[in-house]
Amino acid sequence: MARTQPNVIITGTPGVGKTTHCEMLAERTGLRHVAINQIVKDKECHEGWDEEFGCWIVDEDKLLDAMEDEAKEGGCIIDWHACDLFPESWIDLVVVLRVDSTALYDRLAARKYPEAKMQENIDSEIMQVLLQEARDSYDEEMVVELQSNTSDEMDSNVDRIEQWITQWRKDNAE
Ligand code: DAT
Repeated sequence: MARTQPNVIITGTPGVGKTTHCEMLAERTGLRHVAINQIVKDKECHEGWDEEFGCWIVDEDKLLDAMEDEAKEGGCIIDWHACDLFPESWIDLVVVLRVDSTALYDRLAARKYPEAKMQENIDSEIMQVLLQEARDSYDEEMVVELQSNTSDEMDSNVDRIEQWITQWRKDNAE
């Protein structure tokens, strides 16, 4: 059955602004903010806690099972620092948020990230790891790169994604 609401991934390095964008979009569009970290934790889609990286070791098969019904229904704004797991057929748009190193440094420092973890994330942002992952995993027309350094940029990103969702709904109306 075809979806009547789109599924959008908002991805990027930790601190780039995924949660903030997803919350604003959910409020404006009525779509659901699906925070994958929370699902991994609540539905135990993991093989334990990684002490070194301070994150769950994700069991990808379990996570896909946990997400399948929701994804098929549509209307998910998926918030995760990865994107290559989901089948292309589930997804309509992939937004990769980007940020300058200095702004990212300040945001991660405010979160009191340990120095090594902070450096790893800043390197990953400079190396465009998530942008490359998105481009490798999805059709190039589905992937959009947006800057997230300032609140003005955030507002214009949210406007733009909201317009995209409105258009998708028109194009896919029964
Ligand atoms: P993420 O979910 O990607 O880890 P977040 O939404 O929690 O990121 O944002 C981290 C912090 O940075 C938070 O205090 C809000 C702020 N922030 C995010 N995007 C921003 C932007 N475009 N302009 C200014 N501040 C931003």
